[in-house]
Amino acid sequence: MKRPRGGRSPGAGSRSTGPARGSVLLSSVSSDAHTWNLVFLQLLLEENGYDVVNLGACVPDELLLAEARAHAPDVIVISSVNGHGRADGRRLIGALRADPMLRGVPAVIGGKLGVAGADDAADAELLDAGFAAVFPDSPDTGPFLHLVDTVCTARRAARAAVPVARTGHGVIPSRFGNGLLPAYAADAS
Ligand code: B12
Repeated sequence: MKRPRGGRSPGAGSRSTGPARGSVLLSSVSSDAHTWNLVFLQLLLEENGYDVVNLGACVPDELLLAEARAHAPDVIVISSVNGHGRADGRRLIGALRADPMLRGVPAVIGGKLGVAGADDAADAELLDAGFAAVFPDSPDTGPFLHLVDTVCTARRAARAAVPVARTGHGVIPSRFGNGLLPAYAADAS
């Protein structure tokens, strides 16, 4: 499942041409071996105009952080369906928010996150821990795509507005630390 950096899946033919609407780092969590959820999300995002790097299943936290630093995505999308997503997600978002290069990159999580179905209180804890949104298991992709669009649009605008450092070597825009969106509780209804 692990794909070359920055590559697109050969099958995602219906993606519109032109500049990407944003870049997404897609991954599962360290314990989760399921892959079709990731394939589904990759195709969904690519067909909606985003560049996607899909890290695949059973991704150790350190690898995910290293790939996120390397790719500097607009948004990190975490998917888990094996029932350990909340536990893995809490640990992972702690590591992401503690990393100086990544703490400004919005991350969302979704899927079948626990073994007992929907749990609003547990989802609220994930938001408190630092996820920008938590998506319960649902066939409705609208709220997710809306959030990804909002995040990518905001980050593009922040990049355009960000003060640049003028040095003897030219102009160096900062890629990180731009304004984060307020926490967004996804409405599955
Ligand atoms: C196929 C399958 C497997 C295959 C996976 C093969 C592969 N290459 O992926 C195998 C046999 C390997 C497997 C293993 C296991 N599985 Co399994 N598996 C399934 C099964 C039957 C289908 C999953 C699937 O591919 N669905 C198709 C994809 C496209 O859909 P999806 O995964 O449901 O994801 C959708 C949504 O959740 C959502 N979504 C997912 N992530 C995200 C993220 C975001 C941001 C958003 C917006 C949306 C979103 O989008 C998708 C499309 O709607 C499901 C049961 C079922 N019918 O769902 C169980 C299921 C997921 N498995 C389950 C379990 C428990 C396991 C095992 C732990 C079993 C075991 N004891 O060993 C292991 C996992 C071990 C591990 N380390 O992870 C449970 C999880 C229980 C839970 N969460 O409450 C399920 C639900 C079965 C069940 N009813 O108990 N499994």
